[in-house]
Amino acid sequence: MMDGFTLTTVEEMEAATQRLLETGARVGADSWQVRVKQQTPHCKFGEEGMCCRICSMGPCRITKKAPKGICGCDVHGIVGRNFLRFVAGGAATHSDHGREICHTLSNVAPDGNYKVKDPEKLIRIAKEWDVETEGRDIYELAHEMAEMALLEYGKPHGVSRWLSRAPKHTQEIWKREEIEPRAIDREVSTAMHMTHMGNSSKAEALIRQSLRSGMSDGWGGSMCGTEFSDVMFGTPHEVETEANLGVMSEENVNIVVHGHDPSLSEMIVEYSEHPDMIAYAKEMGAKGITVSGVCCTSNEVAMRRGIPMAGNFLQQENVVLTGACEAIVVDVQCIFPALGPLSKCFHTKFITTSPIAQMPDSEFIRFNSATAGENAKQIVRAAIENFKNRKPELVHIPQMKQKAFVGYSVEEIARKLDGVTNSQVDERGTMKPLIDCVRSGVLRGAVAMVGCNNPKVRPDYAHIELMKKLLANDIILVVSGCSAQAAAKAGLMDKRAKEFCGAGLKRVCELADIPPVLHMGSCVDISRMVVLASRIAIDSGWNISQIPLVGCAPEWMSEKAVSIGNYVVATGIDTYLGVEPYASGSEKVDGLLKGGIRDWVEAAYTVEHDIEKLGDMMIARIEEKRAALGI
Ligand code: BF8
Ligand code: SF4
Repeated sequence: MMDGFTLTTVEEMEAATQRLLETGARVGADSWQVRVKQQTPHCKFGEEGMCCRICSMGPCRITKKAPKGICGCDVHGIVGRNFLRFVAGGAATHSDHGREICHTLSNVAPDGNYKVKDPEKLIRIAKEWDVETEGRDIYELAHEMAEMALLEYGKPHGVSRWLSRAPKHTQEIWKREEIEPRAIDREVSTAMHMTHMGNSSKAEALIRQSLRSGMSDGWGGSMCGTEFSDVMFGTPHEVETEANLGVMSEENVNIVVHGHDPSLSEMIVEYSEHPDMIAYAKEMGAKGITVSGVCCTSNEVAMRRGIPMAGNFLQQENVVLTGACEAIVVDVQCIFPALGPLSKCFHTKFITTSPIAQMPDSEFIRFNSATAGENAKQIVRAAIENFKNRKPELVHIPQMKQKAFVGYSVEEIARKLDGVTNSQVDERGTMKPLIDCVRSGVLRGAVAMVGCNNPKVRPDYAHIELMKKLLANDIILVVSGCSAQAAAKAGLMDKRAKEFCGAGLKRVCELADIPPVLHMGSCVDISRMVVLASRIAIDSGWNISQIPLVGCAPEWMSEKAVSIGNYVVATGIDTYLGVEPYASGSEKVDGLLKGGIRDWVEAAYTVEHDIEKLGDMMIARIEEKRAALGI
């Protein structure tokens, strides 16, 4: 490739992992690669969603010989209830993260641990919510907005305030189909209520509530999380960083942040950059301190501060296996309990910090917003003091990393587009140049690629191969979560990756000065993507479902991912999955998800295990949407 730029291949990443697993074997460490073998084959009843254990007359499993549970519930009821509970789990998780952020916003103070970093954004949201902003103290306004946001979780009347950001047509659909989320917590409670023994067993009702529950995440809790994180920690703008294990430094104290809530990682980064801490690290024999990240906490601090990304979900054990990790500090979600025993095989400190995620074999340092500074200092010091305990014979950091440009919030995308046309930048910017490119066919469309790694799919391979295929077809990518980190590790967020694009997309990348794969943040930031889709729809006059845009989660694994899928589909965006959502046991539930719900929300799911085919199907769908628009 031009000026020596090449992508990192999945084979190279796998070889690096293999080398780390050899270190693991020397110290008697366990790994997911081994545990997958022990767990395979998986229970078929579980995989198809046909096992019910919501009352103690069961568990009931549906077979040809036993087509109904003891209460008489059929397979559609059982599969549907399981699906709804899965979604509710994800919605609760994202939304509770959002709630934590709102609580932190209640504590902002000019001289406190947390401040208002983006007052303009706070004022913009306040205006959206009809709150008086004229002449007000920004901290007083922040406290009022925090209170209002917290009330969104339990208000007795009305629907989510954020829905008004969507185009009229979409809002009408949500109303008509009764899937407008009311109070955020209510949609989780209703889901749990509906799936208690002796309530709903009708597939249509269960799937409708699944959509509504998902909506309470994306157009509720997650949106609170994203928007108020921006207010406190800054709205992301383009920033250069690096990705993959090579970002860890052999001569420095390595602190790895892992989880999702930026409140902790922001503080860790802050203190690790403090001259006193750096001096202390030097005193302890290191050259400095390197903070890197895993999973979505990593995405948060990468987007706002350019902190490098050590890896994604299935690489979390690898950071410990380098033997050079002084502390892996976690907050909530997607944290392997395996990290406790694994850390014990090395000198690594496994530090848990949240009452929500407590694990054996960890050191628990309870973190809260009032004592955040002290907590972070204590953690950074503990990591520094642990440097001397490294076992040099176990240290091996794979020299593998790529440059990445990240930080593409909706605001930043608008700013980049304004740069192309030199148009007058209004408060929100315009999507017009992007729409013009799509209309003229220079860009065929866009794919929002998101989600996890899953050993059921060759890790990172699906993300990276699909992205390469789409880019070559002039389809731009907006990405988040572990999908974003897969792209960054491969090198697809380097601006030179334009060489892998078709001629049209390459030109767009040059004009806008962007990489072809745009990192939009963590998984709660998929709320940014639905806002982006809404803005494109409003500025183009198309309905969201008409935009040549689809969603994709080729390696998803978590409940959160299904909650996301549901609000993305409910927003009118067809979504392509590489892993089945435990629903294949019921043709009614499966049929609704893969087709029936299109009559409700103008979009549905497609599930395909063959990655090559999945890519072809997305391209075909995008072309179909273009043809329908006559462009
Ligand atoms: O919320 S993509 S493995 S880290 S669930 Fe988890 Fe999946 Fe990664 Fe972020 Ni999202
Ligand atoms: Fe069995 Fe019905 Fe109880 Fe489920 S609710 S465990 S199907 S008896």
